[in-house]
Amino acid sequence: MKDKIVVLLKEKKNEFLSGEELSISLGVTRAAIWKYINTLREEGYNIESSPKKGYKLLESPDVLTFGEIHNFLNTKFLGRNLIHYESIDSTNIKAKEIAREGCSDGTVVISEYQSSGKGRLGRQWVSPKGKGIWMSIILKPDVDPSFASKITLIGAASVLKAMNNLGINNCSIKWPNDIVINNKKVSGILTEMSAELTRINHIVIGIGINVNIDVEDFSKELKAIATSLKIEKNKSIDRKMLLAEVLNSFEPYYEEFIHNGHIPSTIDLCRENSILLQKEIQCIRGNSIFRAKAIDISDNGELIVELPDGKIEHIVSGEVSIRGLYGYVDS
Ligand code: BT5
Repeated sequence: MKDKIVVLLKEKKNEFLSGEELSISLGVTRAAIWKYINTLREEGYNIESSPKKGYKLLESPDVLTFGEIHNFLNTKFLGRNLIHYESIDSTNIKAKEIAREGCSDGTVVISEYQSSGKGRLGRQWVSPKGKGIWMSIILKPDVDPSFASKITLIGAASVLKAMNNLGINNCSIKWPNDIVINNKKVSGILTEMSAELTRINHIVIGIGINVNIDVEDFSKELKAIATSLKIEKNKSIDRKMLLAEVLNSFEPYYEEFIHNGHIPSTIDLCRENSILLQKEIQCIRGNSIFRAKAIDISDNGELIVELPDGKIEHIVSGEVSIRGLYGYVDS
């Protein structure tokens, strides 16, 4: 309801919207509207009220609610159901719960803060309050479960494209799940799936983007390998616009995927912006570590590597960890 009120107030631009109009549009009493307005004020909204004219929105807080991003959003279904939290353990954990209970395809779960943000293989993802985009998208594609790993690449391509659209052009994709700037990680992706042998129940793709994190927010260890858009650009970046751009970019890539499981546009973008291709890398598979040269990304999204003996291998995302030999993000 609060989101709907914000949407209506924003539509009015700088004019008043009467309490009566609001109560008719939303089907609740004027007293209820008054209560919601007060809650919005407590959450940081500056709303002017006049007994005769109604309510006028003067200023919004920096929060990633549907009400705040809908003006920038041009998707058909992605993010149209957006569930926002101030604080949560992990948006991936919550999204899996919501998916099990039932929700629409393209539902987005987002939080301003995560107390136990998750990386891959039980690693931790640091998620300071209000300084990043910590979100999970719930998807229910009707494709074979073996295609699911492609979703991670769709996420990476969408984050990169969104950054480009906001004029941030010096970012690259470290196959399969990182976005890096100046050899440091600015975004990571964690894809999880619930499936039966031949059918996907749901996929949860968790995306973390370090937007307005300051250097002091990172621990000593993280400082060496992590960065944020603010650190790189020396100015704050509009989180609302960036979030909407990620969703706007994601939807067409995802639609290509659900058509027949192929992702040519995603692969093109990943190839063009890969930090690994033509470089020497270290691959970690379980307890074994081997060196290789990354040569290409296959049409299926696998990393094609050449081993020292000349043998060619296709690596499926999630199967191995990749490290750069010469500095580019070790995680
Ligand atoms: C990832 O794992 O990169 C996946 C991160 C996914 C985070 C999102 S946030 C929304 C959603 N909800 C969640 O709970 N998770 C997802 P991985 O490749 O395993 O990288 C993890 C490693 O990155 C850690 O071991 C640290 O070294 C490093 N790291 C932790 N926090 C970081 C941060 N904020 N920025 C950059 N690097 C970080």
